[in-house]
Order: sequence, then structure tokens, then C-alpha cells
Amino acid sequence: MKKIIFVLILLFILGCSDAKELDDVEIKEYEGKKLDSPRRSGEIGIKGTQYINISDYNLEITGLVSEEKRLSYDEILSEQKYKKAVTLHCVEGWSDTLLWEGILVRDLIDPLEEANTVIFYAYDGYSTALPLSYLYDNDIIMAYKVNEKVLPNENGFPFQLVAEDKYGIKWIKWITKIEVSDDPSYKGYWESRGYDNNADVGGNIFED
Ligand SMILES: Nc1nc2c(c(=O)[nH]1)N[C@H]1C(S)=C(S)[C@@H](COP(=O)(O)O)O[C@H]1N2
Ligand SMILES: [Mo]
Repeated sequence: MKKIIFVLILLFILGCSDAKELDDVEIKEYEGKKLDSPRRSGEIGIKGTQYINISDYNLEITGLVSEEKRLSYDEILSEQKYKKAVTLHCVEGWSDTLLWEGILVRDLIDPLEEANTVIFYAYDGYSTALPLSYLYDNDIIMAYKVNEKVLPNENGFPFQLVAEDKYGIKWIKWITKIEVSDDPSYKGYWESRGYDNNADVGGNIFED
């Protein structure tokens, strides 16, 4: 009897430690690139962490598109997914290299011919815009996972834009709306407060 109890306790401990280990596994490297941990640096955002209830969530696709639509989380995730390790550089000087997994922005929109700009809006009132050609030419994704885990609320659940080679101000989190536009002069939250609208990493931080 004692032996059986001992074996049961042992199995229980093994079972627990197994499950725990799976939860804690963190990817450290991808295709030779060393990865940071998702919340190593940075500030969270203009109004702190946003908590989006996914059962109420819709992504609105609007403006100069052949068909305006609202997509649920599951509809968005039914698109082809892509993975890449990309570094986020904040204008304040810190940077994080993380493994992103998401869907191509161009798989969600069907722009009309006169379109040249895409404006993204977020749950906290934040917004930012990028040239349509930048999004297409660089296979820009909207991430739903970081370092192989579903985006934490702090990282912009359900979606953060992986605006590679652009400063962090373009990496909009908690995306709720995508508006296709023909206005390249649109300025988002930080861009209308003096930050350079191109936001190219290595280029100007502030508007000239
Ligand atoms: N909705 C929203 N997105 C946002 C911001 C914000 O305040 N609100 N801040 C931006 C800035 S300045 C940076 S540097 C990055 C930081 O992203 P992280 O929190 O995933 O590191 O988010 C960007 N996206
Ligand atoms: Mo930033």
C-alpha cells in the first residue's frame, strides 16, 4: 500500500512539473537571431494596457476598399499565417527583437486604385498611418502571437502591427480599425505631436 501511495505521489509530482515546464518554455532564438523576452523594455502605451473582450471584437475595414467589412478574430486568423523575427526600435532608444506571427495586412484589404495610405486605429484612441506601398513591398504583418504565444494584453492583444524598419510609434497595438485612404498627409497620435511621419529606423525622430 505504501509503495502504491509513493508511486501515485511520484506520478502526481511528475505530472505537475511536466505541465509547468510546457507553460514556461520560452523561445530564445529563431533562425540564428537571439530573441528578447516580450516585456523586457518599454512603456505600455498612452492610456496603459487595454483589455479587449474577444467575443465582442471586430476589426473594421473601411475607406477606399472594394468592400467595407467587419472581421471577427476567427475570420482574421483563418488567413495564411507568417512568422518573422523583427526588432522594434522605440524612439526613446530601447529595442526588442521578438518572433512575430501574424497575417499579412494585404490579405485583409482590397484597395481601390486611388488609395496610397493606410490608417490604423486602436482601442485606446491611438492611430498611425503608413504608405500602402510600404505595407505591400515589405510583407507587413499584423501579429497575433509574440515568441510563439498569443499576444499578452500589454503587447496589444488581439493585434499589433509589425512595422519593421519603422520606429515603435508605427507599431500600433490593440488595432480596431483599418482605413484605406488617399491622404498621405494623415498624422497619427505621435506624428501630430512632432514625431517624423516617415519614422524610418535610423532616420529623423522628430519632424524637421
Ligand atoms: N494603441 C497603441 N499602440 C501603440 C502605442 C500606444 O500608446 N497605443 N505606443 C507605441 C509605441 S511609442 C511603442 S515604442 C510600441 C511599444 O510596443 P510594445 O509595448 O509591444 O513594446 O507600441 C506602439 N503602439
Ligand atoms: Mo515608443
